[in-house]
Amino acid sequence: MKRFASITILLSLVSIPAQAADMVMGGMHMGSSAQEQSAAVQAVGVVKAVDQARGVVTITHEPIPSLGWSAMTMDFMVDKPALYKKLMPGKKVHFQFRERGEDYLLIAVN
Ligand SMILES: [Cu+2]
Repeated sequence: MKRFASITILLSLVSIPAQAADMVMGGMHMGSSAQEQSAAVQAVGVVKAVDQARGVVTITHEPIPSLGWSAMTMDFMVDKPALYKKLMPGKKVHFQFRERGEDYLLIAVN
């Protein structure tokens, strides 16, 4: 457990620059590093709206400490049509996403 704790401290130190950049940008998701662009991120939230025509789902997600994000409502691009079966407005979902250019791509729903 001691080894795990020190790794956690190290990770939080590494993420400070990204969080500081987010604050400079007024809390928008603009301070991302190359690492954040490729890694899948796990999150929890409630589906607010589904727009299959645009390929977008709006989710109010809980805080995501690994990215320094607070809770917010935002749009995610839906990666695969099969995911819509798991995306009903009002439903609480555990999901994974990754950054793709200027968008956030929803890649899995549990
Ligand atoms: Cu967000």
